[in-house]
Amino acid sequence: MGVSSNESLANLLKEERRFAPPAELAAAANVTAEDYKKAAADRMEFWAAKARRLTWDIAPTETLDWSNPPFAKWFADGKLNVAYNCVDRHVEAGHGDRVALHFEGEPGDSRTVTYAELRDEVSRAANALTELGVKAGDRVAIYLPMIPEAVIAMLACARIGAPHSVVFGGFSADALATRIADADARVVITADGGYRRGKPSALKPAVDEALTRPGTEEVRSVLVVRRTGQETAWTEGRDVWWHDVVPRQSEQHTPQAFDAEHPLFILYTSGTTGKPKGILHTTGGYLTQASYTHHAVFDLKPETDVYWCTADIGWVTGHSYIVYGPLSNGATQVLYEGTPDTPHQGRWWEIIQKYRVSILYTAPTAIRTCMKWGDDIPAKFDLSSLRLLGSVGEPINPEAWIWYRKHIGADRTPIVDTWWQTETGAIMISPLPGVTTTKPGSAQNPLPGISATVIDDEGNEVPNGSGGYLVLTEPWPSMLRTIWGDDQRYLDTYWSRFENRYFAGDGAKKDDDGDIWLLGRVDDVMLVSGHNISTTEVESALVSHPKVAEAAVVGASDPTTGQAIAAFVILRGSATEEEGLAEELRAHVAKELGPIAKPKRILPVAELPKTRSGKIMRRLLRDVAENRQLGDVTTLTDSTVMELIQSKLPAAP
Ligand code: 6R9
Repeated sequence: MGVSSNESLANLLKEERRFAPPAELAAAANVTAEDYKKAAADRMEFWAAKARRLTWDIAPTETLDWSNPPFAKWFADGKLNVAYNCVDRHVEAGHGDRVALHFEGEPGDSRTVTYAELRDEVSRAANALTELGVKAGDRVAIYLPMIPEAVIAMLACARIGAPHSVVFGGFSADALATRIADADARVVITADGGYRRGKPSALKPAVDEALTRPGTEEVRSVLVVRRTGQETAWTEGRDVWWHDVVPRQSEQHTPQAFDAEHPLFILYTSGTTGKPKGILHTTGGYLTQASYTHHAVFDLKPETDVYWCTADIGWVTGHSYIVYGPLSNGATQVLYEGTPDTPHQGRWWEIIQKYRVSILYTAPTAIRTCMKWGDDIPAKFDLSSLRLLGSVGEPINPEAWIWYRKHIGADRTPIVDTWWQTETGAIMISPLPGVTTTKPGSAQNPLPGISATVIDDEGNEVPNGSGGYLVLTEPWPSMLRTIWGDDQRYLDTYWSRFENRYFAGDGAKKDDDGDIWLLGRVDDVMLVSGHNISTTEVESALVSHPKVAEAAVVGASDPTTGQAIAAFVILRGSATEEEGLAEELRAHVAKELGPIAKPKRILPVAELPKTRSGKIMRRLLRDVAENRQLGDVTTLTDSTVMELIQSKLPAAP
């Protein structure tokens, strides 16, 4: 849906709270305001300097080749090995005994992996893949639970130059087959199963089924990690146990240097419609920005911090902020297999207490779920080790931001709201914890070296105080290079809407200070009586009501107003669905945003449909609100959610 310039995305929400960086953090911050100045003075030299944070076999002499836009080459004459940068170099620098991974299994088993052990494991796995015939350039599909082997497998692929394609462990055989076929993968790395919600959940059967589908014939080996010990069907000659082939390999493996533009991975975006897009990332530029942003935004002090990103590795957040960013910086981190409420709703907080986690990176969906469960749950645990909190994946409603800071961060820790995408590879817009005075609900400023702005339909930059489309105006090192096998789709999807600018698909506004507020996907924008209204603003207004933990709004076609707002709300722990609640919430939204934004219908629900990375699938809610047959539900975490929601609605008229 278009956003007309005269009525661009309503800019209704007012949020006046401000939080200055803690003095102590600011004084010792990894990155200061100096980086903004350096990047503004010479963007190319700025990124060249950040590339020098990595160890190159051949140092690049050229920074950006933009002679064939939008097909970028960064550091093209340099060579490096990503796994060497993430593992070996820390061991060589004398940090072999430092813990890389504190693994916590859902059933309570745990395992510690030091950097020296990680180097040995990655080397053995690299040798095993080579024995299975994997060569540089061959694609490897990874379909694993959140266990150390997932990290090891990704690094082993990187080490031998075999691009990986990680597929969420929760995706169906169909989704897996499509991804294997599109990437033409030769090997699949999987497990018998993983633990989820207190029981073993099988993975291997989905691989077996996927490999019966057309387009997957080239898969010659399936490498299977034993995690749950459940009974597993076996195809002789194709299937091999990880424990049979990996441990017997030599722990010596010489990493080969690859061109900076060698493909590192393909990751399919949780596309809402159509064929999933295989987003291609390459080596040098990707690692430069993943590494620098992790260092800058999370202020990681590798000697003392314990970092935990709760994402699944099947999401880009797991790639950049569990594997490549943190490990390139020598971080000690927690890796947790399971769900936040198994065996109890305090499991995450218990893990933070156990490992003394100091930096936590999670998604608004998780924060809102914890709000729903109640403040008393985190209050039972010692969270005093935390010094920095991050958010990613969706706009964070100001009230959820405040709750996060107060109940998890003891009203003390800065929050970094990080905007980025699978396509951007790394964080693009975010506060810097030692520099930025934060505003709840805003990602605020492009990072040093990044150029972003908000424009209107005609492509003109909007003035402060107005809304429009978020665009990126200069190429960046970790940008996608193309859509795997489909350059034309790359051009059409991202570079054709506005000339020479990358269109992110998100609505945004600039406040009076010029800071950026994300307003949700442009496709979700609602058009009510000629006004474009952002889903994010209405949802944030609903969440600012003390009885609401989470909300999703959609525009459903309406004979009088074009679209009318339908709101699905999840109530907070103690609130009940009493008479008059809908009227109360409608009045609250009218007071916060104005009468135009008042939802026509309000439906309390127990759950909302979400993707595996926690994004609300408004498209499905729109189907419900318009009494249509549901569209594609294959990327939903839990498909029963939709049945529950539909059962709450009056039958179709
Ligand atoms: C990293 C990731 C990308 C889309 C993006 C936007 C939304 C992510 C956000 C945010 C507002 C933030 N998004 N972070 N919206 N504030 N801090 O999520 O990648 O799964 O590809 O999704 O997520 O809509 O365009 P991906």
